[in-house]
Amino acid sequence: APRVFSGIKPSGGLTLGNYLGAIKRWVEMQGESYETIYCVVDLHAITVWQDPKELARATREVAAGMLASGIDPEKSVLFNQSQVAQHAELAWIFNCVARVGWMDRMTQFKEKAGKNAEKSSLGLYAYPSLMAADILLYHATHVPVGEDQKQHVELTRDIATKFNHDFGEEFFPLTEPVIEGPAMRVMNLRDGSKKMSKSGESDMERINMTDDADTIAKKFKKARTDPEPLPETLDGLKDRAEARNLVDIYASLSNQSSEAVIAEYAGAGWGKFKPALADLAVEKLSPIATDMKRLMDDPAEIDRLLGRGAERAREIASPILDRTHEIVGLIRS
Ligand code: AQP
Repeated sequence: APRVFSGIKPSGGLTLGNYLGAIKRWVEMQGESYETIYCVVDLHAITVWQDPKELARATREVAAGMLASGIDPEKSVLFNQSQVAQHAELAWIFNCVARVGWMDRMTQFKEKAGKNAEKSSLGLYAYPSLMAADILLYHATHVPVGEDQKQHVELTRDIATKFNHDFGEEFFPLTEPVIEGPAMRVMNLRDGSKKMSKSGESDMERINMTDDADTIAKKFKKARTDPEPLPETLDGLKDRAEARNLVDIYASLSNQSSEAVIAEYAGAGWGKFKPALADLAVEKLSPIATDMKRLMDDPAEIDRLLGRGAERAREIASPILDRTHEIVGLIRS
């Protein structure tokens, strides 16, 4: 069966961007047609400073968010990355396959490092190599991600291609990114040119999955828009990034196309659309938030589930890493 791998960094609380761009689709992919492996990528989180206590808490919260959204630990392998040492081992080998020039082209590094690239951690620079290891350690064929991760999945394919070529064996698959649906790039509510992020400066720019109903309503109400009403067709949203974002969020939450949302709300003003969007978001997110809280009351149970998932992950990963060592000429005796 085709195999799906994807992950989320516990670098803060989950946002609506993580939910629509990733988790919601991961839930939909569980089942007959795919084998699904989902990971809380804590080793990626520490590429920038994380308070240790907060990292452990956020790791459990991200796991709770996945479980509450419908990731079923019976159907999917769910674990945190650092418990499966093979990720870091394969990443080292990939560090020796990937080229410095490839990393230099990564836009996420440029965005995160800003003007002070020299002061960034070496881990932040090598992030895409660890991500390639996450994916290829399981010979994953498909990676459902948001638009922002497309370049990293392409780099994963480059690493697989170079490895296969250098060692003369078609060992690693060329993984496909799966980027589909109306909300593959959920934007910041205060600035439609930036994506919604866990670690953005102001809380008003994002919807957190744990926000209560009043907070969600307030954030959508204050979300930046232009004064025009919604147009008759989707074309009318060109150059209206903030408006387009809210329509796309509505579409994704209600499992419709953005065209269908525009057809329903053509000519409506924000005074009508924003409360409808807030109601819809509350309807979809509050049951998840309630369940997350319940799960977070029992951290030992989350740890137990992650530990069991890690065991299953190691079972899949070990033979692939062993064979990688053999191919490279690293002795295992
Ligand atoms: N705004 C977004 N729209 C659509 N998808 C998104 N994703 C993240 N933000 C959006 C998707 O969520 C998955 C997990 O992302 P991540 O946590 O590993 O890293 P990130 O993309 O760097 O997320 P953040 O929220 O922006 O975290 P910080 O602020 O800590 O860097 C990925 O599939 C991603 O595409």
